[in-house]
Amino acid sequence: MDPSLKNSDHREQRAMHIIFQLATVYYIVVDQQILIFLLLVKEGNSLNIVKEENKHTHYISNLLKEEQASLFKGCKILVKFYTFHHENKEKSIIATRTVGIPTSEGRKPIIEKEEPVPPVKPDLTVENVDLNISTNSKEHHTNEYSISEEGRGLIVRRGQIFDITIELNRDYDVKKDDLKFVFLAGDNPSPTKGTRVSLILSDKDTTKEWGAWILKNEKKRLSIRINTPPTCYVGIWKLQIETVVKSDNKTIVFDMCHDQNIYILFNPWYDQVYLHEQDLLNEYILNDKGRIYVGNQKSMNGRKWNFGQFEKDILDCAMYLLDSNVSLWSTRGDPVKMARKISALANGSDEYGVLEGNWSEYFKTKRTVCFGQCWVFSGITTTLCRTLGIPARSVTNFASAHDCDGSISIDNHFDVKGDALDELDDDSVWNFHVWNDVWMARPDLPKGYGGWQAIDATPQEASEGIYQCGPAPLAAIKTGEVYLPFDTPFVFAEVNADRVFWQMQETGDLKHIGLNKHSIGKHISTNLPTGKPMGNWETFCYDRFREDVTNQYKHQEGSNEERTAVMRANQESSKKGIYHEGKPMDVQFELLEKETAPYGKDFEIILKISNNSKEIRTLSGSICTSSMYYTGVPAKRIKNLAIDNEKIAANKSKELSLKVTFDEYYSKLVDQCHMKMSCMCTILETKHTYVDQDTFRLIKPELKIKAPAAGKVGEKIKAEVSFTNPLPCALTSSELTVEGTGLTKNQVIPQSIVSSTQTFMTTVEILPTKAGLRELIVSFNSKELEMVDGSCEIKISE
Ligand SMILES: *[C@@H]1O[C@H](CO)[C@@H](O)[C@H](O)[C@H]1NC(C)=O
Ligand SMILES: *[C@@H]1O[C@H](CO)[C@@H](O)[C@H](O)[C@H]1NC(C)=O
Ligand SMILES: *[C@@H]1O[C@H](CO)[C@@H](O)[C@H](O)[C@H]1NC(C)=O
Ligand SMILES: *[C@@H]1O[C@H](CO)[C@@H](O)[C@H](O)[C@H]1NC(C)=O
Ligand SMILES: *[C@@H]1O[C@H](CO)[C@@H](O)[C@H](O)[C@H]1NC(C)=O
Ligand SMILES: *[C@@H]1O[C@H](CO)[C@@H](O)[C@H](O)[C@H]1NC(C)=O
Ligand SMILES: CC(=O)N[C@H]1CO[C@H](CO)[C@@H](O)[C@@H]1O
Repeated sequence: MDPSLKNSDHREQRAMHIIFQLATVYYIVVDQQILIFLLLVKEGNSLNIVKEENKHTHYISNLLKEEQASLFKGCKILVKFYTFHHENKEKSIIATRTVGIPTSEGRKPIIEKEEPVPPVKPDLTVENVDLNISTNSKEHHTNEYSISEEGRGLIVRRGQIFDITIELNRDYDVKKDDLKFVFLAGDNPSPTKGTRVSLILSDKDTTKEWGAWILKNEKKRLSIRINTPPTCYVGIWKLQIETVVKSDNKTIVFDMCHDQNIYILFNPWYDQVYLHEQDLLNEYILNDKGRIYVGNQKSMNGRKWNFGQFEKDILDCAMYLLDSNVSLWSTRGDPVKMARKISALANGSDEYGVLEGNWSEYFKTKRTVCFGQCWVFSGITTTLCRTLGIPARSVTNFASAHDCDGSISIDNHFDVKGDALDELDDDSVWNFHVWNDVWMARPDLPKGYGGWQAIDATPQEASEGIYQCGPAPLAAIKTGEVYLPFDTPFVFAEVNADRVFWQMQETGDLKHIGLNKHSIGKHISTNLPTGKPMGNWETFCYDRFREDVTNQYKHQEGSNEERTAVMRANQESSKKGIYHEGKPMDVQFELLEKETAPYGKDFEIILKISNNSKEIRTLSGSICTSSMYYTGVPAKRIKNLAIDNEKIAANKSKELSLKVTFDEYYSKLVDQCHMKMSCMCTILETKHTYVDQDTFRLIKPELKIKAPAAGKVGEKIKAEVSFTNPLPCALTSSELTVEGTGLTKNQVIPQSIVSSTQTFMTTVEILPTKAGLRELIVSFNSKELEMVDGSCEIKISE
């Protein structure tokens, strides 16, 4: 057992640790001179067990024989602990416990409530403890948690003092009396694990350490100031107050466990996750709303998201996750290890299911967001981090590479005719991928790598045998120092891999036919912190709230620094030497969407060819388009256009066009209308090959919401929602989901059929329950058209 107990406080002349199992009592004796008597009593049936210990013992004894154990099985038993003094032969009771002996073997021990000790009454007792939740939580920026609002527990941030008030039955005498504050965490609190901390009242402030001192002694009422260290374990702590009675020959300890939880969180105002600017703290810790960017690099879409980190049960739920998955308490003190753990929690396990069950009120319904997609994982991760006090943001990377083979390059394959060989592409480029940045110092690394760290909760590639990713310092990703932990090469490839094109020859060999250095990692986006200047009104609405953080991940595309970073990272990669440059081509190509097409209309893909040479050029190849999942995985081939000996005169340009009608693509769409286009063509005269691939998305209509700008708690508000069906067909099995923290419970309202090109319009009713600037989020879904979303803000007053 615990060796440090030997040296623990001399006044602890008592059994410190009592755990029952079927026939065994474990207990720890701390002082040399005492005896332990155990009395097991069961409804008149009494079994007196006396055990004498006169050494430092951490003893495990078999006290009940088999038949005795069965006699007491399933019963409540009273156990009394006495000290015995040899000199005066006096016996005094020091503790009483009621325990249940479990009915089945191997069960956890049960320790039930402590009984008052009748024979010796302490003359100093704690009558009341007030954790002064409302004042402390304001100081600790935790007053918005529902736990604080409802006064259910005290939430404090580590490394920062808090004051509590205790009331005693009589005046407190500093000379004679002694109070001790014991903080306990976890199932089996232990001083060596750092989960049992005893504080003797002192009159000194002890910064950076656990400490308790008297702030004010107003006779029967004491104001106590408590300090926690900035390295304190994050979790739920219990406070136990011990009164120590000193008489001539005896020291007796009485303890009183306060029933309210004390939640100790990370402290971005002070500890390793320290963040310097109030605006940033307001966003990355205190903002419970935000946007998560989805879509395509050419049509980004900021989906409103309720993180809800202060809502009912969220913090308890996060603590529950830690209790069941972070067994090592020391991990709880270190934000780097915690961030890595958090990134692992999502892996297909039930944990996020637990969260989903508890949190679904604050999240979009399953219908609007298929659970298990990256933005959901990222949203939950932001919630988890913010609720625990780690500054966090959801970050979206468009054209995000998923490098499966550690090559830091993305390989695309074509056949000799120029058709894309999707089935050979192991690496994929997701239209977008969402992960998280968390803010912290990195004392485990050389200087200069603190600040934002990328963690990715979406299970993709195993790292050290489990699905976890990060924290990878953005500073290291930017410079290509991919040897710095954790998982930096993977994140580097996501934002900065080069695309390498290969052609499968008729012989089966692969020929390197091209390289695109600038197609991966575009418009890395996050929610703009409030208080920062917004984009101007002329830009798209989504862009006004978008902060582009691409420059935090990489240097300007094509700059020397950026190329150096790629080269540096490439030295670590498994595939080297694809960077030899050939003779420049004398024909220029550009592959693009003719214009951003709305869903429901036809679209057109154009290949622009300009001949810069003085001779005629002849081209052969193919343009193709297919639908794809947002992960970049191709879904269905939609249409091809063969380029067959196309001649371009000297000094001339030409456009080739692939037109696709609604009927041609409608049945082949998946997910959110993501499309892929690719082209490969060879110039007959020079044998040069042009190859490119890109993605785009058909645009869905937005849901317009007309609602009053202000409202009152308890007064109904009506909001009008509308959009026009863009499809040449009717929308069936339609429903509307309405949600908004503090505004309404989640509502799912079935709707009737919306015919082609008809404008859908309806009114929804909400009943605000909380004051503040609230956000109403409405989403229309049908069999034919999903995720037509809209939102608006409403200011609610009391
Ligand atoms: C703390 O609680 C005590 C007891 O309820 C109360 O009298 C005191 O005013 C509170 N202190 C503060 C600062 O709120
Ligand atoms: C305390 O112990 C001393 C001997 O060590 C004894 O003379 C005295 O009577 C004891 N006092 C009480 C209150 O028991
Ligand atoms: C989390 O804890 C649960 C329950 O103890 C366990 O089944 C699960 O495997 C753990 N998950 C991880 C990722 O450690
Ligand atoms: C919610 O979380 C608690 C732990 O705080 C857990 O015991 C419970 O099963 C969860 N509820 C659901 C519906 O998952
Ligand atoms: C992670 O998920 C994968 C796929 O569901 C599973 O094979 C693997 O065992 C999981 N790993 C851990 C550590 O939970
Ligand atoms: C191409 O055009 C440029 C001016 O646009 C002209 O000077 C040049 O002579 C032309 N070359 C040929 C081969 O037509
Ligand atoms: C070098 C050169 O003149 N290239 C020309 C090829 O054709 C296109 C279209 O006519 C011109 O724009 C280029 O200048």
